Amino acid sequence: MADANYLPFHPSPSKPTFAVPPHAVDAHCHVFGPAARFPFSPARKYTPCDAGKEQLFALRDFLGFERNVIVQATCHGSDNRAMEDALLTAGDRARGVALVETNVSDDELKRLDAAGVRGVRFNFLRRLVDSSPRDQFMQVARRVADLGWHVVVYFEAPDLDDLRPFLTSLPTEVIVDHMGRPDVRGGVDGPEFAKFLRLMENEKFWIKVSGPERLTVAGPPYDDIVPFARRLVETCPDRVLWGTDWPHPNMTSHMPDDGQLVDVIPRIAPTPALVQQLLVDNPMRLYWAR
Ligand code: 0GY
Repeated sequence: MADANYLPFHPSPSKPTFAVPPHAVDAHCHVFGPAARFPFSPARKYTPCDAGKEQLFALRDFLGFERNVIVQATCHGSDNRAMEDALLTAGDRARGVALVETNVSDDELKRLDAAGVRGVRFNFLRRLVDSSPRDQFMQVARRVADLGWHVVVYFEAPDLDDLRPFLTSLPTEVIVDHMGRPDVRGGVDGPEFAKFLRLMENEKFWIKVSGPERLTVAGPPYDDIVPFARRLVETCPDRVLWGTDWPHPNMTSHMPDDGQLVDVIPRIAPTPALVQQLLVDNPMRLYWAR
């Protein structure tokens, strides 16, 4: 059973006013279960509601997207079967990011690669994982670098100073989830976000301008998030990605309307050229080069 204090995903999102361009990619979303077929990890920190591939693909079509990047979440641990199954169903219309252990076999990596996995995710959020062993992460990163994969990292802004040497020494491109989780009360010109922008000067880093529902203090329509995302889009237009984050695990304050999330896009990418990079050119380059 899903945790009672976590909200289920929006049952009937609105149709976005903003029309995304052809071939648009939702580059951060998840599949959960269904638990009867793909049980959640015994070590999970939360139990989400079932949110299977059919529902994800229906949302993709409803919002006008062509493709998904499906990111393995901690509630499934390193059992990537639900994600892999979704990739196999979607064919060329999805790619994946996996969670793997240090002792993952070469055969499993090859199988995941054939299914469409192109990255691994390292999670540093204390509320989601018991430990984030950097030496083991580095071993994994070295192995997947040989496959041409990248590393996705999820951390909160106060941890950036501590993590910076590790992140910059990773042997692959590094994709940062949810804008590095800034405290938006510090302001877009504040010292915390300035630090993050300095990290982004290193061209190995990419950034997902996603998660307004997680970062907002003001709530929908996310006016307080727009300046942060827009600054990133305008500063590194060729290294930004966008995703819905459906089905929005661990949301307790409000459940976003995914149509309303899409309508934030033209506010953070204010020209058609920037939208094209954000939704099509960048994710295609990173995930569909082969
Ligand atoms: C997200 C966000 C969250 C959860 C996870 O792996 C996870 O369980 O990433 C969160 O709770 O902030 O993007 O999936």
